[in-house]
Amino acid sequence: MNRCMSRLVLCLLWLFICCGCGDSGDAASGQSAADRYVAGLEKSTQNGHFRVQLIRSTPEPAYVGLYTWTLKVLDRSGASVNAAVIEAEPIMIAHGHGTMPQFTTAVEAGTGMGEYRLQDLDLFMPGTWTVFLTIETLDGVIDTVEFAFDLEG
Ligand SMILES: [Cu+2]
Repeated sequence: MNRCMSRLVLCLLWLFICCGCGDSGDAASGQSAADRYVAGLEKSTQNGHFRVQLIRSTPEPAYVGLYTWTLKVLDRSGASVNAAVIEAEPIMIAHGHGTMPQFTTAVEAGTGMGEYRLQDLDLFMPGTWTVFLTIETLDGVIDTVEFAFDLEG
């Protein structure tokens, strides 16, 4: 239905990245876009609304396959963010493709601690995967963050 649209978005994203920083995977610069995984790896979202912790990745990011991620979302003051809608979109930027299905919606863990689970992210190729997360709270605050891992690199 909206397959063409998602293709278009992927293409535009790819063009944007290519124009922005030249060849991807530029080893000479020593500047890798990939994160180094540790359990609890924390990032702030783009506009600073949330802190997102990758509590656990099963398996640890290293090989291709199906991944389950447990996330924890906190607000600026460090309070748990519950009942948010979180969507993940894994993309291989250098290759200009994503996964099937394109999006994975996180399921709230039900702990009341701002924990969510992403099930079966299909990171099916060696290389760098960037997982874009969009977080939307009940009261309509939206922000994004990304985690990137180089598999079998
Ligand atoms: Cu690929």
